[in-house]
Amino acid sequence: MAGARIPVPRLQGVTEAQFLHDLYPQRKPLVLEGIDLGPCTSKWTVEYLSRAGGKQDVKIHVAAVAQMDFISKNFVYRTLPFDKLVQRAAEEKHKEFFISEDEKYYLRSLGEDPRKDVADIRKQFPLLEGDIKFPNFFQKEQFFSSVFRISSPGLQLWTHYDVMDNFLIQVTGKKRVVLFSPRDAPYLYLSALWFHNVISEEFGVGVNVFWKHLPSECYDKTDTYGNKDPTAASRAAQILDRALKTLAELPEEYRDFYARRMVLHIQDKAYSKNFE
Ligand SMILES: O=C(O)CCC(=O)C(=O)O
Repeated sequence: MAGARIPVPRLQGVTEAQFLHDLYPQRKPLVLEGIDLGPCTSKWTVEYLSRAGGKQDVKIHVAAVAQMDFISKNFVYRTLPFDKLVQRAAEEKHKEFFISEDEKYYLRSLGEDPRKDVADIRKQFPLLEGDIKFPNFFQKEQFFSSVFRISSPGLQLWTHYDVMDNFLIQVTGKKRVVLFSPRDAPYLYLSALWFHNVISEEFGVGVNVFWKHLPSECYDKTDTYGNKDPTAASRAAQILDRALKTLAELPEEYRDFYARRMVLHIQDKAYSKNFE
C-alpha cells in the first residue's frame, strides 16, 4: 500500500558473508550497527577535524533556511577552508557568514577536478584516511566513490535518488533518513530507484561509500558524481521523448488516445516479469 510507514530493519554485527548471501540480494535498505569503522567514531570531533583534517578549500552549499531545495535552488555555492567549514557547521550562530548569522552549511565533497575525478575521501583528505575503515562488502573493482558529508544541525537535503548502491556511514551525529520504495514512484511524480531525503538532527559527519551494482559498462563513463542514470535508462528516456514528439504531430483527440494506449502498453510490458 502506498504511504505505509515501514521501519527499516536494524541489524547488529553483520558479517561480510551474511551481508552478501542473505541481505544484499533482497535489495532493500538496512541499518547496519556495530560495524568496525576504525577510530573515526571516537576521534572525529569538531576540534580534531578542524585541527587535523587540513585547510584545503572545499566547495559548500550555504542556505538561509534549513530545507535545501534543488528545484528552486534556495542555496548558494561558496568556498571555505575545510577547518573553517567544520567549525561553522558545528555552530548555530555565526560571527562570520555569507548570507545570515544562522545560515546552514552542507559539504558534499568532490574530486580534485570534479569534471574528471570522483570524490574519494582517502585522496582529498589524506590526513584522515587512516581513521576510517570502509566495510568491504563489495568487490574492490565495484568501488565508485567515497563522499564526505558534513551538515549543520537541522539541515534537510532535498529528496533524490542515487544511481549507485551505497553505505551511508554516519560517523558522528544523528540523521533521519526517509526512504521511498521504488513502488511508490508514481506518487512522487517521478520514477526511480529508492528516493530519500536526509535531515541532520544535529551536527554530524558522514561518509558515503558508493559502489556499482551493475557491470561497469552499464554506467556513463563521464559521470564523476555518480548521479547519471545507467546508459540504457537514459537511451530509453530519449526514445520515449522522441515517441512523444512524434505523437504531437497528431490532433489532440488522436494524440490523447494513442498516448493512453502507450501508457497501457508500458504498464502491461514494463511492470511485468515477462519484460521483452
Ligand atoms: O547524509 C547525507 O547528508 C546525504 C546522504 C545521501 O543522500 C545518501 O546516502 O544518498
